[in-house]
Amino acid sequence: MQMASEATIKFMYIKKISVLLFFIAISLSTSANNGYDLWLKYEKFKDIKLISAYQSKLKSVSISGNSATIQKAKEELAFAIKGLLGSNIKWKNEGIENNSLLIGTPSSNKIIAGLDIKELAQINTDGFIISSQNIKGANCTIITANTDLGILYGVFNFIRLLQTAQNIASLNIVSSPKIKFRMLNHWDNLNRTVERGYAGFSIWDWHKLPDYIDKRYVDYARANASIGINGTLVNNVNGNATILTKQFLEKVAALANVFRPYGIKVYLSARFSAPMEIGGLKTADPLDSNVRAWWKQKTKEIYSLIPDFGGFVIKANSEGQPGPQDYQRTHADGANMFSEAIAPYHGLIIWRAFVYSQQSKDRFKQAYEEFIPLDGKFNSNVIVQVKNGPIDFQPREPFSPLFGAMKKTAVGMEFQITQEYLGQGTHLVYEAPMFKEVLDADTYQNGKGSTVAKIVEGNQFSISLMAGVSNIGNDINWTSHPFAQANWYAFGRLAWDYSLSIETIAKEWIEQTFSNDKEFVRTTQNIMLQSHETLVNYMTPLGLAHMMYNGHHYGPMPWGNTLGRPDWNPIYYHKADTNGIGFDRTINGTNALAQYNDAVSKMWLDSNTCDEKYLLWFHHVSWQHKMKSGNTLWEELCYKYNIGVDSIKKYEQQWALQEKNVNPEQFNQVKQFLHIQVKDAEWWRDACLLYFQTFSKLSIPAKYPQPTKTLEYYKSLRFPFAPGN
Ligand code: GCW
Repeated sequence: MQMASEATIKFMYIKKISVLLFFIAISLSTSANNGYDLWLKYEKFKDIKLISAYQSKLKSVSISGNSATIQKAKEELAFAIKGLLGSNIKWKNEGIENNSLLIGTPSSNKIIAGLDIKELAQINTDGFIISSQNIKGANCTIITANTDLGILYGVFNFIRLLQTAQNIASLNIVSSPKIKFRMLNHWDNLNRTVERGYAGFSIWDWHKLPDYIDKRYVDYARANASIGINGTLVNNVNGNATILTKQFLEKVAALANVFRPYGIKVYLSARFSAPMEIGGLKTADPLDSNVRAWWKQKTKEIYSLIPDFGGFVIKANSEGQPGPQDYQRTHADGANMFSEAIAPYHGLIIWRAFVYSQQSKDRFKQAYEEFIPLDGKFNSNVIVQVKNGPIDFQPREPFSPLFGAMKKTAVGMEFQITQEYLGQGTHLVYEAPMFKEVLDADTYQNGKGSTVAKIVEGNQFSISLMAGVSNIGNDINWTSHPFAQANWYAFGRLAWDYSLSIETIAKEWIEQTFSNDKEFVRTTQNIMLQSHETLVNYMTPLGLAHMMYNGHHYGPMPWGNTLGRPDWNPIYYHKADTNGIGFDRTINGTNALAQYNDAVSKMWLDSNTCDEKYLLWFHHVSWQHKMKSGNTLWEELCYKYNIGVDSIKKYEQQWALQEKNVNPEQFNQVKQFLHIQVKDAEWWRDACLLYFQTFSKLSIPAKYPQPTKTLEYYKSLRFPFAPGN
């Protein structure tokens, strides 16, 4: 008896302790460790010296201006300082104090006006200046701008300096965005599924809007403003006219109200046939006067609810979407109809160039063929949004030949942040190198140095645009893969300033998101910087493209040949046969190369000198083709696929050593995802090599692991209910 009761007491004691431990564990794991805070994780510095150094430079802060935007800047700064330094800001209303921070525009702050800062003339309405100044003997840091939004951007930038442990004693930062419209495109449906979304459902809870405002909308706006994003297309370009009904416009207006103080405008995808679907008209012909009147009225209604509405984004006559060609009208006729409706409100019309009509033998050429004849026919408030490459967001594409070729039309960039073709929700891929490769490519269209970035910046037009297809969903950490947050971040940073280096952006992001530990930053940055090339190696090396499964696009299906249109099938793209592999786009083939400036096509024209990363984009070469390494093409393919797999394995090992630097939740998530990625990379390698081997009839060199499964096995794989489809 006695013994038993002692045991019971002991048991209860242990139980109590374990309940306590459980709660501690829960509170630790929910306190900012699940990735929800993104790169705005204001965790207190462990370095006491750093804290006191910052505190001594921030004896007091004054911020002038009364707008909602200034209020947000103030809140954010207070939040960040409280988190990072563990102290409250001492707000000061007037006067100058030594070691203080002074924030305001010349029109809101007399002291700043008195400084007569010359650089204000160099920055545009969104730009900002952060500088160390001596004002009447007092050493101060000032954040100034021409507008309150510039101030908000400046404050976020100042917070970034702190998060990344920069010295703030002597600053002279003058920053101004190179691109005017920096937008996310959500392919979110009204039922909350997300086309090509791998991070859960849409964050827009349409059913509960406009009355319920999820805190996520505010945090979304904060995150975007912190990297300079100033526009969001909230609904899928595969549009649904319901978004344009009054009931839904009121919901959109509620979102716009949340975003406004953060400088973010809302855009809507306009379904071309909406006048018929919700307007009761018999036609959507852009030259029909009733249709034109309907859009004018609809636009007026939108602006009455959302006075700063950004504009419409339109996908027309592409993949089954309705458009002007249904009425024998052109893309320009369609775009200009919208342009007239929106002109009184100074909104923007974004017309997508992602079209491929099956008219020519090569999908590569189709957007160019449709749009070049229309150059000069679009009104000045229309911008044509072109995907980075000529086909469709493949792991690597040469730049679209439309960049620079449309001389009289503003052309915007569309990148895909969501990883439709890049391992979806589970592969670690830092996309900045891919974005940058395209932005830095020289089109030669206005002479040497006319890079894609400069074309997009488009100084001769008053509008410039960079859009990124969002990877955001309602997963706790927004993007499924913790590292996918870096792609959202990098997109915003490059849209602000495409000249930023991919190294800098990665480093900033790691430090803000995880840790400032030097060794950790170095290892993680290396993984990130190599990760895109690694993915290309294990998926589509040497210029292969479009080899994924039908429909959901997950995993390799190089044998795919059953879809109705040839250009939906992988075999159309790689053209493997007993002679060799690759798509001949030279004069002997489809001559797509002729769409580029001569200086560019010359670089890619000859299969012996063509940059090997694009080789199979432009050439059908024999399996024995001699590569620069001395390997034959077949050997090089085997090498690339294997080096891709080996690299991921290496990242897996390196990550396993980082446990002490990352919170357990994210550490384990990345660890498990890397394991999936290793398996997927092996699957891509083995499925592709086994399939290509049926043509090359060559063996995989013995130095590489031999496939353990058969081609039939890979062909039999199915993925019902794969996400994002
Ligand atoms: O890459 C393809 C996607 C489609 C998408 C289309 C587009 C919105 O597979 O899901 O549709 O591009 O960009 O319009």
